[in-house]
Amino acid sequence: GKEKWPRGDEKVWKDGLRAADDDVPSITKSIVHHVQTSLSRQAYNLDDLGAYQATALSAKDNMLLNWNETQLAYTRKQPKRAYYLCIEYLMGRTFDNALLNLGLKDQYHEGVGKLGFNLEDLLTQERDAALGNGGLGRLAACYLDSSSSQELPVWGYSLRYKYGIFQQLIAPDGSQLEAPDPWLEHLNPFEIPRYDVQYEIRFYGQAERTADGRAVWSGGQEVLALAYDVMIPGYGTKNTNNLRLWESKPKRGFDLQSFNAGDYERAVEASNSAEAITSVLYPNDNTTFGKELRLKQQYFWTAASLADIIRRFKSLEKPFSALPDYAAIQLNDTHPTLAIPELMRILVDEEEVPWNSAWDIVTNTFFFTNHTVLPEALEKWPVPLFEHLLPRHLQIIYDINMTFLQSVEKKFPGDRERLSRMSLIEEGFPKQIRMAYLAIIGSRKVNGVAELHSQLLKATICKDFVEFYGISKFGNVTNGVTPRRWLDQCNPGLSALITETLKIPKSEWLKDLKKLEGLIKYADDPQFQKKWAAVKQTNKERLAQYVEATLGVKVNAKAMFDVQVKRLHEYKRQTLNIFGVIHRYFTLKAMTPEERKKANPRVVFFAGKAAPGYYIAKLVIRLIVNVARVVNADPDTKDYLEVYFLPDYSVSLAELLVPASNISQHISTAGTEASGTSNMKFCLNGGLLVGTVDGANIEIGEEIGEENVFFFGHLTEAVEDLRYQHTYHPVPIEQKCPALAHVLNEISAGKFGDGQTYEPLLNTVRHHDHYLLTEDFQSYIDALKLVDEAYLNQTTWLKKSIITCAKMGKFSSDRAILDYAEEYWSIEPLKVE
Ligand code: H53
Repeated sequence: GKEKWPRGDEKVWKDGLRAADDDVPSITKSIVHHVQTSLSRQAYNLDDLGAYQATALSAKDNMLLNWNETQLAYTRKQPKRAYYLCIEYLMGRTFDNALLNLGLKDQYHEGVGKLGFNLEDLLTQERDAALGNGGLGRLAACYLDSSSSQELPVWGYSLRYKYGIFQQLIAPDGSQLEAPDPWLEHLNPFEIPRYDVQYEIRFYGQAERTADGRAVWSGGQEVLALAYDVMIPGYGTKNTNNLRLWESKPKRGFDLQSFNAGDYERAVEASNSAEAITSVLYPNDNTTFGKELRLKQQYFWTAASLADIIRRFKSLEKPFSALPDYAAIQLNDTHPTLAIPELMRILVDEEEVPWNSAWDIVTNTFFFTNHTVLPEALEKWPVPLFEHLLPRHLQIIYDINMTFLQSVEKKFPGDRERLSRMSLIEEGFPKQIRMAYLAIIGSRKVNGVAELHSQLLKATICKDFVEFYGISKFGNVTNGVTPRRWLDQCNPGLSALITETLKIPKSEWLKDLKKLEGLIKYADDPQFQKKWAAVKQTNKERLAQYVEATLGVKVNAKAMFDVQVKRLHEYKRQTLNIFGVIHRYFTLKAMTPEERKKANPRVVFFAGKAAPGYYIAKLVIRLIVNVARVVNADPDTKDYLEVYFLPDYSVSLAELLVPASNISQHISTAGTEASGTSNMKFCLNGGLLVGTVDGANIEIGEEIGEENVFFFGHLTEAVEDLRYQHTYHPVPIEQKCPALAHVLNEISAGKFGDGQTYEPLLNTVRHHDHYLLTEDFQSYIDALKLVDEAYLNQTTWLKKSIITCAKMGKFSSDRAILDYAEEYWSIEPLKVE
C-alpha cells in the first residue's frame, strides 16, 4: 500500500526534491553556485584548484541524489546486505570515475569549457585518496566499484586516516625518503561528515565476569568514532553504495577535571591520544608490525563498524538469530578479526543472547579471505599487550578456544599435538593469539584469492582445519580489477578502438568483459593492428611526457617499454629485474657498435614504495637509482637501454604506466604472491606478461594461452627442496650461476657507486638465497631474450597483444564480486529505479 509521508506537507517536500543537473546549462549553473556559496569566490579569483573543487561539488550533488535513493531503497526493501571490512582502501582519484559512472563526462567537459577552464586540468588537481599500501587496498576499491555497478547492496567500512601512505622522495644518494601525505589539507569534496553517526569505543579498563557467563567491561579510555561517508557510484546505474570511514575524536573534547585543576597539558594529551588512533596509515604491506596503536586502530574500526551494523539490524525489529539473514560481514585479511569476539561481546554481554546461540550467529555472519601465505604477514598479538588493551576480548577468545579445542579433542581423541597446533593461543614467551585461526573458526567460509593460492592455503595454514571442518568450508575467488578505471578511464584511446571494433555500446562490454573476445577475429587484421599499435604509441608518449615533466629527461618512446611497478619486497624480486638490467648492460657494452644495432632497444621502468623500516627493500631502490644513473649516462648503450625509477608510485601514476607498457614483469618466487592484480591490469591494456608460474599469472596464462605469455623459473613444488639444499648443501654462486655472480661482483667492485653500501643486499643472494634468485636467474635472462626476439616481429607481437586483451574477461572484478555475492554472502542485486 501507499506509505504514509513521514512529516510536514508532502507537496512542499516533493516540490523541493531536485533532479540531477545533467544538461550543460544546469551544470554550469550549479558550478557557479558552488563557486559563490560553498567556496565564496568569484571568477576574478578562481584558480584551477578552486574550479576543481566547485566542479567536483556539483558532481557530488548529482551523486548524492543517487546515493539517497539507493539508501532509501535499502531501508524500504530490507535486502540482505554485505559489509566489506578492509583496513585499507586505495581509491586514487574520484572525480573522473564519478563523471564516467554518472555518464556526464561530455556535459561537464563542455560546461567547464564555457567557464574558461579545461576539464583535464581540473581532474589533475585532485589528490589521490591513498588510504592503502598496495594490492589489498586497491582490490577493496575495485570491489566497491563492482558492487555498485552490479547493483549489489554492499557497504565498505574502514578508517579515515588523516595521513595516507607516505610520499616517497629520492635523496641525492638514491635512497628513499618519506614525507607525510596531508591529503586532507584542502577541502575534500567527496566526503560527507555524519555528525549524527557517532559511537563510543572503550579501551583498557577491567572486565569482570558475572555469574551468568557474561561480563561487565568498565573503566579505561573512551573515545568517539565519527562517521564520514564516501559515495561509490555504479557504472550505468543509479545504484550508489557507501564507504563509511571512521575518525577518532576525544569523547569530551578536553578532560575537564585536569583542565579545572590547572593542568592544561594533561587535558590536551588525552584529546591527542584519541585523535592519534586514526592519524596515520601503517606503511607496511605483507608484514606485521606488532604495535599497540595498530591493534587500537583495528579494534576502533571493527567496534564502530559492528555498532553501526547492529544498530541498523535492530531497527528491523527481528530476533538476533536472524542476523545472518540480513548481514554478511566480510573479513578482508586478518586485520578485522576482532569483529568476531566483539560481536560475541555485544550479543552475550549487552544483548543477553546465550553463548551457544551467539556463536551460531557469529559463525553464520562472518566470511574470511586470506591474502597471503607469507609467514611474516600472519598476524599474532602478544597476550599481555592484548589483555591490557582489550581485557574482555581476551576472556572471550579463551572461551572460544576452550570450546573449540574440546570439539577437536572429540573428533581426534588423544591427538595432543593437533590440539597445540590448532589452538588459538601459541605457546611461548609471551603467548600469542593466532588471528588467522580465530578468523577461520569464526567464519562461515574461508577463501584464497587465486587458484594456486587457495590450494596452498588448504595444504598449509588451513590443513588441520580442512581435516576438522571438511573441504567445503574452503574455497577460491580469483581476484579481479574494474575495467572502468583500468581500461576505459586510463586508456580512452583503446576503449574507443574496442567499442568501434566490437560495434556494441561501450556500456555493454564494460559490464560484460567476456565480450572482449569479439576482438579475436581482428587479431590478424593489419588495419586493426595498425590502430592498436597507434594507441599504444600514444600512451607511451603520454608517459614519456610525464617523465620529462617530473624527472627532466627525454625518454625514447620508440623503444620497448618494460615495466615493473609494485611494492618493494624481497619476494617480489625487483632484485632479479635490476640484476637482469645490469647483465643486459654488460652484454651491450661487450658488443661492437655494429652488433648493437641489432639489439632491441628497451626502456625499463621501476616504481614502488618500500616500508620505511624495511632495510633491504630500501637498498634495492638505492641500487636501481644508481644503476639508472650509470646506464643512462653511457653513450655506448644509451640508444639501447634506459632505466628509470619513477618516485612516489600511486594509483594515478599506475593509470599512466599501465596503458603504456609493452611488457610488464610479475616475477615473484613461485608460491609467494597470493594473486597479484596489476598483472591483470597490464594484460587488459594489451601489455604482454613476463612472469613466474605464481599467483594469478597462472590463470592469466590459462586464459590467453601459454604461447602468448613469457613464463620462466622454478615451480612452487620445487621451492621447498631448493631451500633445503641451500641451507644444508650450499653451492657457491660462481658455480651455480656464473652470470649472476659476475653481476654481484661488479656491484661489489663499485661499478654503481660505493660497493660496500650494497653488501647486505648482495649477501641475501650469496647466502641462503631464500627467494631463489640464483635458481631462476638464467631462465629469467633466457625469457627476456625470447621477449626481444618476439618483439622484432611486430605482426606476431601485435597479435599476442590483442589476444591478451581479448581473453581477460575472467579478471573483471564484476565476476569476482558476483562470485562472493552468490557463493559466499547470499545477497542479490537490488536495482534502484
Ligand atoms: O593482496 C592482493 C594480492 C597480493 C597480496 C596482497 C596483500 C597485501 O597487499 C597486503 C597484505 C596481504 O596479506 C596481502 O600480496 O598477492 O593480489 C589482493 O588479494
